[in-house]
Amino acid sequence: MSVDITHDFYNGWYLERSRGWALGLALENKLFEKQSAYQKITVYQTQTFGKLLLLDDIIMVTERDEFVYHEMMAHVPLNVHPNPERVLVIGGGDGGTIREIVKHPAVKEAVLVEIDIDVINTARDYFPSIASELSNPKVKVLAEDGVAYIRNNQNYFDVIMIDSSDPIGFAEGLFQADFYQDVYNALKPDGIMTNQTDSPLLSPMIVEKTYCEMQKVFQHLFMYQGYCLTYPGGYWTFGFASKRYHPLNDFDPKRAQAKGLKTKHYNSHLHKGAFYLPNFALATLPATCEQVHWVHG
Ligand code: SPD
Repeated sequence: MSVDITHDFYNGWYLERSRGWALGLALENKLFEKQSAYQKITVYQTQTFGKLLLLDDIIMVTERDEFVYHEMMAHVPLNVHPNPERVLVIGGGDGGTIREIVKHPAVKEAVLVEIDIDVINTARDYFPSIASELSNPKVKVLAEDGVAYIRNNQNYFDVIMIDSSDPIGFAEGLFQADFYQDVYNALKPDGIMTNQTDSPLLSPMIVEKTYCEMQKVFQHLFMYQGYCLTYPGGYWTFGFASKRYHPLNDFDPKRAQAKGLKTKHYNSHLHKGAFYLPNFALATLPATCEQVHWVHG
């Protein structure tokens, strides 16, 4: 199921090439590079997208567009769950998802489990606007293997977010049923998981396989959409896997608005619209997924 991604530099441009398609960012200069125990970490100053974080030469975040992805991953489940007190992020060492989570008043404990301490340190040093809440007293930052961590914390979390890199190398396990079963066990009886599920436009087979793995475990499974200019294809999706709650029937816009969340992308209309998918995205879902489009006609 692994994704094939390569990269190139051309006349001051960084090019990420995958699936017969390339994404380019004009660079100014390299700010940092380190080979960690897990991967190569590189930070560039770009000409128009702020700072850029690459892991093994694959784009993870840019300062300019990261908010769309992080807001969609975090606010959708946190506005469906009626009382999300304990939240876990697996991966997400840049801190963007945590920054959004702590905006929710109900959250008492937000745990970040990122396997690579060097990613966390790089984010703190070079991406202060993204890592801004990593020192919040509600946040516990652990540089550990997320898979082992959830096995030791059963029936504990209200919401778990899998803010992973692509299914390549050590992250591949985060797209498999065994891992989703561990997530399921770590959730309370009304828990919700969200995860990043790639591009149905560029990687339909990866998306299909990921949802097949998730539906082996979760009773209620939905795809929702967002975008990220700096991920392959731009059009991006997330999984919403739940033990009990429905992403729209259990979403109360008034309750969400009462929180007064300050967001640049997410709002109640986008929350609802995100679950109505184009046909090519629906086509990647296993027949048993409870997609809203099918439920509401
Ligand atoms: N193709 C890159 C997909 C990476 C998704 N996760 C990025 C982590 C941002 N917090």
